[in-house]
Amino acid sequence: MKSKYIAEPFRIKMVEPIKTLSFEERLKKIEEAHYNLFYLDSEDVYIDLLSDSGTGAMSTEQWAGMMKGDEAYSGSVNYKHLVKTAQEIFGYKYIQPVHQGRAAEKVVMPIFLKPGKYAIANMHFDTTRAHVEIAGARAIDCVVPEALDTKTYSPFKGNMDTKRLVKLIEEYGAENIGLIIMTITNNSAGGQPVSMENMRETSEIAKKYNIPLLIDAARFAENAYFIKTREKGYENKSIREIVLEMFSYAQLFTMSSKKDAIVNIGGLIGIKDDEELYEKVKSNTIPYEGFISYGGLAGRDLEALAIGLKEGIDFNYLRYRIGQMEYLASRLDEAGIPYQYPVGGHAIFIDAKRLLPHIPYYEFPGQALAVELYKEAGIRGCDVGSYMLGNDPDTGKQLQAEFEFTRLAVPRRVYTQAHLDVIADALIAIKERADSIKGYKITWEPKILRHFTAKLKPIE
Ligand code: P70
Repeated sequence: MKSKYIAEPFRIKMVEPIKTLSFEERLKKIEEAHYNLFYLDSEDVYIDLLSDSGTGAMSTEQWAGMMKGDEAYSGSVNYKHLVKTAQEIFGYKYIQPVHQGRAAEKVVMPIFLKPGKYAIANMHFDTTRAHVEIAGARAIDCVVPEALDTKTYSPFKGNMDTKRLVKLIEEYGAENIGLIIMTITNNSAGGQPVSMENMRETSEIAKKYNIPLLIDAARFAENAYFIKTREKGYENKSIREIVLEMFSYAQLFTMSSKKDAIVNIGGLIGIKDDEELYEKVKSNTIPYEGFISYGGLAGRDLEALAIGLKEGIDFNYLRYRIGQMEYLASRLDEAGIPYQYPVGGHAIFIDAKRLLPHIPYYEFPGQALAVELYKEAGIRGCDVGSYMLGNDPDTGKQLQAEFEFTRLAVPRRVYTQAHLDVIADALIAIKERADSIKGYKITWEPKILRHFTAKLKPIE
C-alpha cells in the first residue's frame, strides 16, 4: 500500500536550479567519469543521492547564526554555545569539535588501537574501517543475522550480534579488543536502527570485559526516532530522553555532524567523563585539526552546528524525514523492487544482488545499478557493496561484501515528493531491462577507500 507522504514542516524560501541533460549527454558524461559517479560534476546530476552527508538545507535560524560567527582563534562565543548545547543533548562532560566525522576517527582511533588490536562493531562504515586499519588494527563486523535477509521485516536490523560479540572477545582475548563500536544508525546494513535493549546489552558486555564502547553517532537522531516508534516502552518518551539514554551506555562518541545535525561541514567527539581521555583527544586535535575551541571549523560553522543539533532532534522534523523514506519505499513495494526492508533512515538501499542476479560480486552489481540510474534519469547514487569494500589489506584479494546495495541517500530538507516519484519511476524502468545490464571491472584503483577514485569499465 502506498504510504502517506508527510507534508514538509517548513516552506521554501530559496531555490537552487537543477538541470536535466539528454540521455546521450549522460552516456558521454558517465563514460568520461570512468563509470565512477564521484567523478561526475554535480551540475550534470539531476537528483543527487550520492550522500546525505553535508548536503542538507540549513534553516533560516542556522543561516542567521552564521552571521554571528565569532572568528577569534581561541575561546569563541560559538564554541561555548556548541559545547553547552552538545553537553545538554548527549549528557557528556567533554565535547571537542572537529571538521568532520573522519577527523574525529583520526583523532580517536590511535588512542585505543595499534597493531595486534581489534575493533569490533555492529558494522564499520568505510572511513571508520579505514582509520582502524591506519592505526594498524583490524576491524571485525558483528551485525545480527537478520540484517542479511533483506526481504524479511525486523525492526532493528542494525543491532550488534551480542552472542557472537562475546565469542569474538573470548576468541581474540579481551585485552586485544581496543574498542567496541556501535554505529547508529547502522549505515552499511542499510541505515538500520539499533534498539535501546541492544545498546544496553552491548554496554554490559563491554563493561564486563573492560573494553571501551564508542558510538559512531552520525545518525543518532534518526536512530532515536526508530526507537520511539518501534521499541516497546519508548512510545511516550521524547527524542531528547531517548538520546540521553542511548549515550549513557557508551564512554565516548565520534560524530559526523554533516548528517543528523544538518550542517554542510562539522564533526564532534564526545567523552562522557574521562578527563585523561579528554587530554589525549586534545593533544591529537591540536596538531591535526587546530586549536580546541575551533577544531578545523570556522566560528560560523560551530554556530550552525549548535543550532542544527537541536533542529535534528525535533520530532515533527524526524517524522517528515522518515516519512519521505517510507513513501519512496512504498512506491518500490508496489513495483516489486527489492531493497533492504524495512527502509532505513537516511537512504534506501536497493538490493542489487536480487535485482541483477546475473552479475557476480566481483563485477559489482551495486555499482552497475548506480551507473544505470544515472543513465536512466540523471540520478546519482553509490555502491555499498563489494566495490566499496575493496581488497583484503593482508592478501590484496577482492573481498566479498555481505550485501550488494545501490544506496540512494536522501539529503535532508532538499527534495520534494515529485522528486521521489522520479526516483521510483526510474527504478521501475530499469527493472524492465535488468537482464541486459552488464557488470564492471576496475581499470585503476588506489590502496585505501578506492570507491571514491577508482576507474572502471563495463564488461562487454
Ligand atoms: C555517507 C558518508 C560518513 C560517515 C558515516 C558513519 C556512520 C562516519 C562517517 C564519516 C560518507 C560517504 C559515503 C559514500 C559517498 C559519499 C560520502 N558517511 N561514520 O554518505 O564522516 O564523512 O563526516 O568524515 O556514515 O554515508 P565524514
